[in-house]
Amino acid sequence: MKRVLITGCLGQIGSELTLRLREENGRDSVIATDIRHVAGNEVIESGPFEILDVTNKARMMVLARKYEVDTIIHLAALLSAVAEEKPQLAWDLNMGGLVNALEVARELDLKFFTPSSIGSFGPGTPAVNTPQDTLQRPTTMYGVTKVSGELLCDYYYQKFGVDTRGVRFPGLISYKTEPGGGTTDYAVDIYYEAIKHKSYTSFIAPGTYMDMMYMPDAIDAIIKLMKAEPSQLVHRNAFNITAMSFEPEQIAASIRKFIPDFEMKYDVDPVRQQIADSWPDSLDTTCARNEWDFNPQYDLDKMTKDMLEKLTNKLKNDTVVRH
Ligand code: AKB
Repeated sequence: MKRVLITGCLGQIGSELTLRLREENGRDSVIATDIRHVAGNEVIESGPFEILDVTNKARMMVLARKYEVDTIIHLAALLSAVAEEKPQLAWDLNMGGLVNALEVARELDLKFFTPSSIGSFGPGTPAVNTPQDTLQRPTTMYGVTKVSGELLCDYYYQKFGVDTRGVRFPGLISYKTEPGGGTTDYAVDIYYEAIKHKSYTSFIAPGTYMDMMYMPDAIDAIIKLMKAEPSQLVHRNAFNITAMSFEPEQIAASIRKFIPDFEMKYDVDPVRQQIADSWPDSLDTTCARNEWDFNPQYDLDKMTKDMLEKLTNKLKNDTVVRH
């Protein structure tokens, strides 16, 4: 991973991963790409940046050759709720982008990472302590693209020897860049509203358990998996990983430890609730722990404390900048 091309670098994961890799390996170690340019954005200003629509394979190839990258980290994709609104676009972008990125990796002999998700599971999957290898029959377009992506990455490894690696991310919670269009996004929105209004109206119903993880643990996981010796890996793609499983009342209770008068209300969105109900409650992460030492550091309260501190500062600075 000396020089990495990242797609979707302005998204929730890409924005933090780009900065972290540049911090560790130098500004030119990451070629950040996204379909859009945002003036003044730290990710764009802090090193090489190129516009890239991942459905354009020729341009992806030109950029990979131009910068002589040795790794592709392919993050550009539509998330679950948006994918349900625009299923054809989700298929074209999530699968078209992935095939292009895998082809560039195959032709140029590059290492490869792409995330799968808890969305790759469905209502028939064992919901509690979901095994690494189990039934995957998702009922969402997002899930269909994620399972297909897992299989395709396995295929490129077995057939062409491409060094493909990946994890099944749970809901990711972070304060730098907001997620867009996911089902687990309530667990990010809640912190913004807790700080701004001491109140949040959840679109996910009480009692709905989903796996979650704080972004620093997610970034560590990507870097650790990419550095793992190939001989250690029995499962190369789509390792189950998670740091905590909670339902809305539990995250509200955690916030109340720091904001005692925080109030939680509900206005359930049937589409996102149905998606959440089809996903596991809690994943078994044994394979990731054994094969490449996955070891998350944040539990719910530790994450809440850090989120509230960092987000409060960020919102203050945003207000100062706007004035
Ligand atoms: C989503 O909610 O769509 C994502 C995911 C769990 O993959 N955060």
